[in-house]
Amino acid sequence: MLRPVARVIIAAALLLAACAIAAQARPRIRRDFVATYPKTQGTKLDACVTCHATEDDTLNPYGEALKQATFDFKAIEKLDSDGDGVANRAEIDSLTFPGDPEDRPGARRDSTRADSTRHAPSRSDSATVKPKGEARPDTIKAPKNG
Ligand SMILES: [Ca+2]
Repeated sequence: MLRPVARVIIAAALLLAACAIAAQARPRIRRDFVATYPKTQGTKLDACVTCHATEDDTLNPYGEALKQATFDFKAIEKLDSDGDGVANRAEIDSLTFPGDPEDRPGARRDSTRADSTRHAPSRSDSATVKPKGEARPDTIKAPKNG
């Protein structure tokens, strides 16, 4: 009776080890990216979406270029992987995504896009909400007599 239980425990331990190894694979590239471009540490570029279209394994144009360059970041700095007119290095220096043509230096992202959740809105993006109600008494002008 103990043997099947031991098998399950061993299988679970092996599965856990395999998952841990798989989880380490992508972050290593991300760590290498941040080591190559220290300015990106803790920014939106310090994330999987710098190379991936989403959080899955689909690569965006920058990720594809990086893969083809055997993960040599410097080799693809002069390329414009996403075709937005800005070279990858210039985008990284400006902290914009080199694999997303909608995100480039000076461009304002459309906050209605489905993938906008990967960017926290800045204070300037939030609309100013004016309180409803009557005009304040100090803004009401009394009619002039005469
Ligand atoms: Ca871009």
